[in-house]
Amino acid sequence: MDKEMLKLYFIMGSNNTGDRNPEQVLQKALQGGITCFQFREKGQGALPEEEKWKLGRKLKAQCAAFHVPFIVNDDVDMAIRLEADGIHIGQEDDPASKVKERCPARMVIGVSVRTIEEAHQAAADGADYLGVGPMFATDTKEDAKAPVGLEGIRRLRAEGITLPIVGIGGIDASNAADIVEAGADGVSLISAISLADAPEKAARELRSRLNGPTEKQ
Ligand code: 3NM
Repeated sequence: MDKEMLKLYFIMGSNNTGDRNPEQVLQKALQGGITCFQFREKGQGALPEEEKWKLGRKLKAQCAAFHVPFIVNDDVDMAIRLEADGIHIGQEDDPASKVKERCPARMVIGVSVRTIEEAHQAAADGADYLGVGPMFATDTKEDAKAPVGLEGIRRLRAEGITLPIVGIGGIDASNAADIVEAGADGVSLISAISLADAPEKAARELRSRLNGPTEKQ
């Protein structure tokens, strides 16, 4: 897996965009320079199966036009049906080893972890990258746990976790660079782009904060 794809990892479902059309929000995010997208159709107001698939198909095509990987959250059957580039699973889902058996080998597998034990287990199970969070307080996830902060990432690195890492939870342009400085390969976020007044500008701003001063956009 090319860990560059984790740099600015946007996550969204149809219930994360307020009154706006999710396809339009994703289009702006892609134009602003996101490097990966996760379709997370979950929580209050999430679409039922068929509608989810129809929206997923459209969002996947949009990502493909920008050569941005399209990852599906949790739903392995949907990821396979949509021929997604990857699947992201949580601690409540089947272990990565089991998910891997069901998915085509080319699919990337991401696992959400909060503790060292979970990170070691995910690595042993064959995860390709880890989502570590919540980094900071967030209103977006209904059942988010207590934040682990930058220390959460530093500790994983100090404990020898070498898998690519993205931080998640409460991340925006003001703290994105700190996450990478702490040892992550990128940031994943929902509301800082999905609810921004101007999602393209928000994505662009995040990209410029994540690209060092010498790196070209
Ligand atoms: N997972 P926002 S926190 C989807 O801790 C998700 O695993 C989390 O939304 C975790 O960028 C979170 O708006 C919500 O804070 C991220």
